Amino acid sequence: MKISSTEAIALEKKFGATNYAPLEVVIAQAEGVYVEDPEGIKYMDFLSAYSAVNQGHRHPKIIDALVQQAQRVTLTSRAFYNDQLGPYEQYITSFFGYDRVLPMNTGVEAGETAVKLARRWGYRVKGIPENKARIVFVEGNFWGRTTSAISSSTDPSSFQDFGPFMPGFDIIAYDDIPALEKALAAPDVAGFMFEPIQGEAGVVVPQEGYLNAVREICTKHRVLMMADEVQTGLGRTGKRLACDHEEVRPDILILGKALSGGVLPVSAVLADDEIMLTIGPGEHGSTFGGNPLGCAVAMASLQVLKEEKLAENAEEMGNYLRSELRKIDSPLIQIIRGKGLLNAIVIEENAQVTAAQICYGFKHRGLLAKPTHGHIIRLAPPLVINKAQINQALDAIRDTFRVADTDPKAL
Ligand code: IF1
Repeated sequence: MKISSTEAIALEKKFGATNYAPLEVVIAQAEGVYVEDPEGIKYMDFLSAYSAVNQGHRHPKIIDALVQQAQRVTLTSRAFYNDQLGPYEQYITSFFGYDRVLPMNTGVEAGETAVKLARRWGYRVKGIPENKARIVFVEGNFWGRTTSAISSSTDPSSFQDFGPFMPGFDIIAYDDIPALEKALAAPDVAGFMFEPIQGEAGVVVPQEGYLNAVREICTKHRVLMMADEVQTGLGRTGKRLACDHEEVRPDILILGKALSGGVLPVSAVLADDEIMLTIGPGEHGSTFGGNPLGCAVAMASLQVLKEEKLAENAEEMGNYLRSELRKIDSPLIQIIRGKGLLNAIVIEENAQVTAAQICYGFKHRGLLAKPTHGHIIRLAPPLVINKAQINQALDAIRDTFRVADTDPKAL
């Protein structure tokens, strides 16, 4: 049933929970880098559904895998085997170089799974006394909305009035190597869970060498290095994984979002036998985890990343985008930062034009982006974007800042 943007927004405001405050744009269709509202106005999607459509909206190979599998079987439960899970497990473990994969659905379920694996390994392999295992997180982390995930959060909008919180979590400064050394030297630490680049915190890129330091300190103290690559993985930062920028191998790898090309929720935790085999039959799982439809879609999503060299394109297009953004001479811009096609424009915090106003200026010029933490604008287009499309986006961005600097009311 076709409805107008006005009707769609009114219905959401009348009948929906109020856990989001979306930008006032309604998406009715999408393909590749572009989305379209019910009135036929097209926009470039520079959020990529928070990096879930790295392959572009509705990639034909992924949609074909969805349709073909949907005509065979979609869900079997794990009470029985199915003919898609084994081949997918073989493919993804080979793709990332781990012994085994535990399939889940959302990113936060994969994070919860990683926490349970680290604790279980801590007790049964490292020999931590029962119920004493600690997991170390970093300030500014974001790994989802469950009560465990918000128990490690330093952002009140994530945890305020949702207590009491999960015990056994410690929080240290991000990108602080002495703090990491001190925290992991403590007894009973099972794991260190972190994002190689912090997405929600506003595309916070740590110092060169931080990933290597994390790897060394985790190894030294026999603490599991748990990389949350739900947002940074799958080509987003210009490499297969963000950890590949320093050629470090996490003990536990957490994936989600673009693992399904934005078609349906598919997440995964990868680890070697010493860790993965600490969870036995009937000790973890989910109704949809490892379902044949998700497996067929995820296999196609990974094949697209490889066949279309999307990480390499993200590296090249991201370098070009950042170099052009850094030429914009606007007093509103504090800094441009990012890697690959995970970038941010940080707006001066006390500027008279807000990041939200800039994003509306973008929207009026055919580009969709959204602020995080008030003054940071994330720019994360699908990794299939080409140079002509980057230039189209740059025209919109340059013009927005030109008007913001001269006549903000006209944004
Ligand atoms: C929302 C943020 C992004 C994630 C990382 C795990 C998860 C996420 C690094 C959990 C999810 C989403 C959640 C969504 C908005 C979006 C987001 F702003 F919230 F933080 F991308 F930056 N690890 N991020 O970024 O995956 O359970 O959602 O599948 O909650 O509003 P999920």
